[in-house]
Amino acid sequence: MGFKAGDVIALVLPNLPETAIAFLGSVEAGLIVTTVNPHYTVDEIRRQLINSGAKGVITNAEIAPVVLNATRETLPSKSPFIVIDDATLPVPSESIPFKDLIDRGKSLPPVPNHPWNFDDVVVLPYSSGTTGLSKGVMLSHKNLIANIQQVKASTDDNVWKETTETHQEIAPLLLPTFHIYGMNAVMLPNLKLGVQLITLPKFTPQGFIDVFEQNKVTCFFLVPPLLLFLATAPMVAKKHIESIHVMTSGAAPLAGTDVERFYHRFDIDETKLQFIQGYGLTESSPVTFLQTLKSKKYASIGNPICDTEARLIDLSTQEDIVTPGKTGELWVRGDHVMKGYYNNEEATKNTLTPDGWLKTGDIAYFDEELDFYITDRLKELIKVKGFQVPPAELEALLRTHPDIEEAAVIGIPDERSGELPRAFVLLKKDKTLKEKDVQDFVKGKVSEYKELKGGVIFVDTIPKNPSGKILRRVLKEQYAK
Ligand code: AYL
Repeated sequence: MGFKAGDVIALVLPNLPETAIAFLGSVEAGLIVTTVNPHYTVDEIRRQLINSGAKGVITNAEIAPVVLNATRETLPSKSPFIVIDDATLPVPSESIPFKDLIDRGKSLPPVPNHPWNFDDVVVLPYSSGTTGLSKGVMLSHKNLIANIQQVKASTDDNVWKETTETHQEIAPLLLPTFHIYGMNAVMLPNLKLGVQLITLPKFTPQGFIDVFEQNKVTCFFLVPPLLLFLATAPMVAKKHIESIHVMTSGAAPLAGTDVERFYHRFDIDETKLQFIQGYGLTESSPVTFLQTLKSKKYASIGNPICDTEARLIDLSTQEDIVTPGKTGELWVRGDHVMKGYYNNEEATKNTLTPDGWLKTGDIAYFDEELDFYITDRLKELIKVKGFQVPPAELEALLRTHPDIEEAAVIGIPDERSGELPRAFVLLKKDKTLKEKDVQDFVKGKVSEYKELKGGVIFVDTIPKNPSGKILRRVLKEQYAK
């Protein structure tokens, strides 16, 4: 189709069986896969296509019209636009059916030599890191494979059971595979083990329950809001979760009380269902810490996984913290740490030290037993249901409103979503807007989870430092009072 090894292909796909095939087929062909959130708006998709330099797209019939819109004047002309067709929806006339690729592949000889090196970039998921807009995170074959092995080596055999003639694990693939959690902590490691993955293209409470009704689910990978759902939703019954022997939570802070609530509600024996908390970042492929819960410290992220080094840096002295209970910025190092941000040396330099440490932008401490806890986020990132919401993106959008002079966005705590974005808005002279006007302005221009559901506050000044950087921390502290 004209692709060369090292070209970028964009996968704009919900979780479907074909998603794994498209992903691995692209990798096999020596391409770099940039994974795009299928719920993105046209603008959001377009931005990632341009930024990543994608030379082609694989999407599905349901969202093909939106994606096609985003590709206009973005991709080079005649770029392959490949669509997974489900026979019920029309597909754009200029698209190539995914099944044609499968058919054509059958008569092609197998790829003789993999056209890549271990250190070549293989995926380009997007993350805003510590500041600014979303950036392509360059992860190599080595990064992804190392992390899969590190996690396996750091957990007991009960957690990752390989398929045998008599046993096969069953896990829902609900967490989106465009995000590193679904990609390299669920889809890829489980395919490697031969686990049966049940793809869920979107979350609806009933669709979710149906998976548990119809299958004896044995492993479940979740984010904190899903645990809250399991712990509280009336439609969840003990029979749904009885066959699960391991559950993992990651991507956002976990309330220890939610884990207790879950165990308590169903009167589950903790030796039968092991609960693991993971901590990590897209920039570290993603897992860096695991709490395997020998100690029942549900709120802890546990310890660095195998072959991960970690240190805590005192924010005022920049020295290593070596005593329990003191908080500092967490830094990590290992084979799973990204090569850098794509086409962004500045951001790379600010995030990776010359000797390979990744500055996480998270604040942590460790206790007397060397178990770690995340307490806060130094970086500006907001996390809604585990999804990244970069405040800089919403602020830039708000500034395009004709009546808005300046805006600052922070996350405020929310029981269900973890956080919700709240905007502080400074209006232009003699202009008036209502909260709903501002919320409606944002709606439709960004994905739903980025909407200003944490409210809008009109202010007379936006706190800034002398060089003009918005001091979101000041607003957060004001909120906390
Ligand atoms: P990104 N507790 C608190 N905050 C967390 C946790 C956690 N367990 N895990 C991730 N975060 C926050 O790139 C933290 O601020 O990757 C971190 O810097 O979307 C940021 O989320 C990174 O967001 C797993 C399975 C980690 C999945 C992940 C997902 C990584 C999310 C470990 O075992």
